[in-house]
Amino acid sequence: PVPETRVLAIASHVSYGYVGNTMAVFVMQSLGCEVAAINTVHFSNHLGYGQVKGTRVSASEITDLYEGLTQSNLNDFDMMLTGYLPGAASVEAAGKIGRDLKYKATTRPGSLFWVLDPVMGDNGKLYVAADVVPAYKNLIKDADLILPNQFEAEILSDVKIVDMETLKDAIKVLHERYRIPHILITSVSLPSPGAERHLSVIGSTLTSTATPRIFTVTVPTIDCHFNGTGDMFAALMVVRLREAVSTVEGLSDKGSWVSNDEVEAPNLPLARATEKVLASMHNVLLKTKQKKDIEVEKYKAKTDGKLEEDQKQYKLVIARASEVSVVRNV
Ligand code: PXL
Repeated sequence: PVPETRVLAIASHVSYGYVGNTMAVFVMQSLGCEVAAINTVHFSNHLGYGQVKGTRVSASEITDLYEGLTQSNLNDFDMMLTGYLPGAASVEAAGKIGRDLKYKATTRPGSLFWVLDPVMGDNGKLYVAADVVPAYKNLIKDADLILPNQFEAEILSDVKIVDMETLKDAIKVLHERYRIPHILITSVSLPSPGAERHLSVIGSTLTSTATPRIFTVTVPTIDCHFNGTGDMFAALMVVRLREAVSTVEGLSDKGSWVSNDEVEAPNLPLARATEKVLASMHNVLLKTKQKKDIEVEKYKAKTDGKLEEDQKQYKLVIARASEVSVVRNV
């Protein structure tokens, strides 16, 4: 059972489809959370379509919306989730909101749990402006759980990840440099001898004696491109972590987010939550892929397979089909 949970979610909004808050708000609400959303962009669709209309929300508008919540006492949040922020100024605005919620706007200082997805890039490429990187480096010390992918973990730790050893080094640096208690490195693909491709999530929690407890959860890779999987992962994580912390024994004190040293890595709330999150995602994404394959076949039949004549239309069909069933199956 998930205890009553109020969440502030700061991420993108799209009119059609499911990424950012359009994904995260639905996921968290469908699992019973009370969610307030501050959207950081208002776009027609996600960027995977290759064309988009809409606007970015300025940092001062983000701050203004938060002040609106505060002035009517609508800011009694248990958790905060931050995702895509369109520039350094909005990263800083999210930081101010996080610190305000954590230390000022609360009767229980430090009780807010902040899940921060440091969205900066993937596969060796930055997709935000260069000044977003130092802005995130200043922000992370106030977060409780960060969800960098492999590339983002390298940027934040200055450790090049090539194998399990260097991955562990990066995790240690992240804990030490940013005083961050919980880390999940999403989408790690290290060279492995096995035939079937797998995707691993490597997690780590600092215990009460500041020792990192590291664990790995591995799932089979689905050979298909999806947009918004990081956002689904983050949103499910908010819910499953809250659930795990309320039910797992062996915490240093009941309801605390810090585990004592006796807890074995697989029994950490973070590890249990990660397993559940990946199980849900695997099912949702398999169904989504099936749906996509059917849509794409229909399109091929309709166009007599002459896809090269209509590449743009074909790409739009693929982008649209990739997201149709995601949210129906949470
Ligand atoms: O986190 C994914 C995401 C967020 N926001 C926007 C996006 C995407 C992925 O395509 O386009 C606007």
